Amino acid sequence: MNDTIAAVATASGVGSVAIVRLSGAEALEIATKISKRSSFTPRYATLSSLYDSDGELIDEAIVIYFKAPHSFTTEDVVEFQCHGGFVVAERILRTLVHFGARLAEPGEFTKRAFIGGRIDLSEAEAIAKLIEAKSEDAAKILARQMKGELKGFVDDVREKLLRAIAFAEVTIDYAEEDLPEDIVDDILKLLNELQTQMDCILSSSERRRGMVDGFRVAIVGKPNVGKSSLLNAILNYDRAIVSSIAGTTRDTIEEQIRIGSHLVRIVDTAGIRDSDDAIEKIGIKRSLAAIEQSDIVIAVFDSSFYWDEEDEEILSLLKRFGHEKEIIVALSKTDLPMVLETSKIDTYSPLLLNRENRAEKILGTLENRLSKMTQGDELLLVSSRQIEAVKRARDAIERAREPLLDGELEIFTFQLTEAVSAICSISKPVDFNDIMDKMFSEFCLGK
Ligand SMILES: Nc1nc2c(ncn2[C@@H]2O[C@H](COP(=O)(O)OP(=O)(O)OP(=O)(O)O)[C@@H](O)[C@H]2O)c(=O)[nH]1
Ligand SMILES: [Mg+2]
Repeated sequence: MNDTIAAVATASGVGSVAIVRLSGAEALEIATKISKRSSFTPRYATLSSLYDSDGELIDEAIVIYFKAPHSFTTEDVVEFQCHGGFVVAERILRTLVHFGARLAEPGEFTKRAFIGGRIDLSEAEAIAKLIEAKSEDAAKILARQMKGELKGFVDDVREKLLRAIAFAEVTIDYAEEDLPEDIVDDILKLLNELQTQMDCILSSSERRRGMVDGFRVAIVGKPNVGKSSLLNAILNYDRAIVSSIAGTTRDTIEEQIRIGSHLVRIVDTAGIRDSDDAIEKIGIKRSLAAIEQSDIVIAVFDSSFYWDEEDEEILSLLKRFGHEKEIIVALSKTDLPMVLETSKIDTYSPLLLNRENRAEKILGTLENRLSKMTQGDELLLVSSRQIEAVKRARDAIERAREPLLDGELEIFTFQLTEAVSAICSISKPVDFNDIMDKMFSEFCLGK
């Protein structure tokens, strides 16, 4: 049997209310000890005094008892809604431990909810990400996934794959000849639909990754083009040192701002150039890492200088990352005479920036790009675990095509079985024999 665990469920700090949670077989007994009451009625809010192990009053709290299995963890749960601040909840927690509870590990309540069959892995991940969500749109999608939307997708894909496997299995078992052509066509059509659906979810999840973790924007360019000036203008205060000496910024500088409904981390980077200076070299390495980690790259070119090798270097970086990142190209210092040969970057429709307009232009463009990137209301894969699972399923389906066309049905079945295990791992790893038995018991096919 599980031991009884306890934790403060609310963030620490000054606030009007804090919640302490207790879950496990001894939850009710421990609750009666701390409250000196004989019992609690399930699902009733009871105002009760709570006492520490010396019998001294801790607080007046609202106590709610959720009787197993009708609780989040499916175990007996007692919640104490006490006064907030730094002391009261901690004293309650200490007393619960004194009476036999154990301090919960991070995520342990949710783990018990999973083990108890109350939620699946996709719902558990949605809960974790909902707490961290950096935008309202993400929170809306995650709230639905917490209620089982992603699980619904997994179940749907699984059922379709099993149906395809069942057709093949039945034919292997019962027929001498190959699968009839129309069945092959139907299965191929189904596989196409599944692959398209998975590709769509994969690419839109990639595009919208920052909705949960926050978007990252890197400002890059050769030295002295005005990157730090641009950062300061966006933040509306002098965060980074600006000077006319090339190589002023040595390390990356990050700040978080809100753009529209999104939290965005803006990173100013060291100007990229060939340098012999050891520290500057490290800074340049970090600039490249900042590009790799970013969702959006703002590349700044100085319009008052002739195009040179260093600009060429920046352009080659844009070409390298252009497929995976949003690129915004800006020409700085347009208050000075324009001498830069811009034909090489015209395809990026550069923004023309000067001291007066740069903050407004960049923020407006970022807001537009972010709203384009986050468009869509479809499922959101919120962890690399989920993304890998969908990729594995999609690749296994791809590998099943040829065997199907060649009539190698064992290989076809093997690959689709792989796809089923991969997709199921998103919500709940399965024992394949179990679901095949269930599938065949429901699947008569006239046999
Ligand atoms: N005329 C003019 N000068 C500007 C403008 N923006 C920045 N500058 C000047 O350009 C110089 C370099 O600006 P920074 O913002 O430090 O440039 P940076 O790209 O961060 O440079 P590094 O950190 O060395 O890579 C400073 O002297 C700025 O005052 C502009 O719009 N017009
Ligand atoms: Mg700088």
